[in-house]
Amino acid sequence: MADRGDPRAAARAPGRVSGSRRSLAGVWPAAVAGALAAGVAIAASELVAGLAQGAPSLVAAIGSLVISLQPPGAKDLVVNLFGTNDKLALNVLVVVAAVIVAALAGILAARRRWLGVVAFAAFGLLAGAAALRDPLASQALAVGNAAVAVIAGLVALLGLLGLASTAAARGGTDDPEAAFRSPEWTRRRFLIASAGTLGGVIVAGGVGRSLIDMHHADAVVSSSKIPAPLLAVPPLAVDQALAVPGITPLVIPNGDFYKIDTALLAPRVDPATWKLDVTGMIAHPLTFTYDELLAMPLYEQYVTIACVSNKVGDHLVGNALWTGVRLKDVLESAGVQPGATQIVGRSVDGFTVGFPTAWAMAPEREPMIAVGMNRQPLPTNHGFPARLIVPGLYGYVSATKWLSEIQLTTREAVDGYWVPLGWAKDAPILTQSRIDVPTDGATVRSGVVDIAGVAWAPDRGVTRVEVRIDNGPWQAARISRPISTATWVQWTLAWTTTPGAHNLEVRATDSSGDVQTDQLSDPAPDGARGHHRILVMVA
Ligand SMILES: Nc1nc2c(c(=O)[nH]1)N[C@H]1C(S)=C(S)[C@@H](COP(=O)(O)O)O[C@H]1N2
Ligand SMILES: [Mo]
Repeated sequence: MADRGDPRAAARAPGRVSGSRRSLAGVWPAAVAGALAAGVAIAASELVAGLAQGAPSLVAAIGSLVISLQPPGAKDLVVNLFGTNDKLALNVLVVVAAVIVAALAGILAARRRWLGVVAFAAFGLLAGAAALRDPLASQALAVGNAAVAVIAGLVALLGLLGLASTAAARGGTDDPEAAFRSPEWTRRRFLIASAGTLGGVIVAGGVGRSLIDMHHADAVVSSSKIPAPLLAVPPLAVDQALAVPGITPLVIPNGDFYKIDTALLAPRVDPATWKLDVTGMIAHPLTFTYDELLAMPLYEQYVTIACVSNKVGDHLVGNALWTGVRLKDVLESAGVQPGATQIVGRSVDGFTVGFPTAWAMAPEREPMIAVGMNRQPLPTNHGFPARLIVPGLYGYVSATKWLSEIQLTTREAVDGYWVPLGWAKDAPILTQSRIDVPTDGATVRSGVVDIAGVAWAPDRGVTRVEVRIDNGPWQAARISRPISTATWVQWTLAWTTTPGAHNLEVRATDSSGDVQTDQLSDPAPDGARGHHRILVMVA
C-alpha cells in the first residue's frame, strides 16, 4: 500500500480499485453529460427567447403548464403562490427537475444512444406543447425554440458521452501502457469539456434570462401617455394624511405597489394592436382600441384594492389613484340584456374574473376600465394597457390586468380562474386593519410612543379604529379624513408606555357599524379574518 498515492498504481491494480473506477466512469460521466445537456438545451432556449421577439421561454412555459395543472381544491397550496419568490422557485424547480431527468437519460443513453434521443425529443415535445399554450407567443417560434433546445441538448449529450465512453474504455483496459497513457488524459478531456459546457450554459442562460427579464420589466411603455382626465380629483388635503414616521403612505407609489398574478412573465402588450372586446349578453358588441379608450371621457378616483391571500397584518393591499373609463358608460352603450347577471373580465393570457352585474351597476360605486395608475400609464406589472378596478371586491374576482374582453353572461355560466380552485365566487373585501409602527418584535423607548397603521373596508369605508394594549380596554385611535368609502385610512394612537413586554392589537369598524371580527380565519376561501396583534418591548 506504499504506492497508494501513485496514479499509475491505481490504474494498474486489478479488482476493486479499477472496478470501482470503471463503474464510476460509466455512471457519473453519463449522468453529468445528461445534466449538462439539459443545461445546454435550457440555456439555448432562454437565449432564443431573450433574443427573438415573440419566442416563448420554455422554462416559463413549462412553469405555466404546472400552474395550470393545479388540482381543483389546491387552495392551501396556492395561498400566496405567485408572489415574486414563488415564481422564482417554480422556475428553479422546472430547471432542477429537467436536469435530474436528463441525468437519468444520460445514464440510459450511455448504454443505448437512441434512448437519449428519445428522452430529449420527449422533452422537446413537452416544452413545445407547453409553449404553444401561450397565447402571446408566436406559434412558429414556440416550435422553433423547442427544436433548438432539442438539437443543442443532443449535440451536447452525444459529444460528452463520446468523450466519457472513450475515457471509460481506456480506463478499463488491462494494458498498463495504454492505461498509463490514456485514462487520466481522456478523463481530463471529459472534465475540461464538461467545465467548458457548464461555463457556456451559465453565460448563455444568464444572458438569455436577463434579456427576457428586460423585455418583461415593469417599464412604462414609452410611446404611450394618458390624457388628463376630464374630472381630476383635487390634491389630498393636509388633514387627509397623518405624519407619523414609518406609517404606510395613503397612496402607494407604483413601484412599491403589491403585485399578484398567475403570469410567470408579465404579458408585454403592444398598444398598437391591442383590442378590448365587449361581448356576450348585450345588444351591441363593442370593440375598443387603446387610442379609442383614451379618447373617451376619462375619470379618476382613489380605490384601495386587496388580495384575498393577504394574511392578517400583511401587505397585499394598496391604494392608488386610478384613471380610466367608467364601466357603467361602456355597459350602457353596449346595452346589457336583463338576464346578464355576471360580468367576466378576461385577460390576454387567459386569466378570468367574474363579479355580479348588480355590484358593478350599483349607484354608490364606480367600477372602471383603468388605463392609468397614479397618473402614469399602467405599468406592465399592473396590467398595461388596461385593467378592471371594481371598488369593494378582492382582486381575484374583479381586477383583471392586461384586459382583453369584458363578457356579459349569467352568474351560473362562468367561474373565474380561482373559483374552481377552491376560492369563493362572491368575494367582497373584508374589514381589516394593520399596525405599521412600531413593528412586531421591536424595542421602543419609554415615554409616549405613536402606534400607527392603516385600516380598510372598501367600499363601505372605515369609520372607527381602536387599539388595545395587553387586552385592556379598546381606545379610539385618530383616523385620517377618509378620501372616499373605497379607500383606506391611516390611524394613530399616542401610547404612554410602561416598561416591559406589551401586546398591541387593532380593530376597525365600517360605516355599517360592523366591527372587525376577532375570530381568526385563513385567507381561503374568502379572505383572512382576525385582529392584527404585535408584541413590543419597552426599554
Ligand atoms: N390577468 C390577470 N389579472 C389579475 C390577476 C392575474 O393573475 N392575472 N390576479 C388578480 C389578483 S389575485 C389580484 S390581488 C390583483 C392584483 O393586482 P396588482 O398586481 O396590480 O396589485 O390582480 C388581479 N388581476
Ligand atoms: Mo389576489
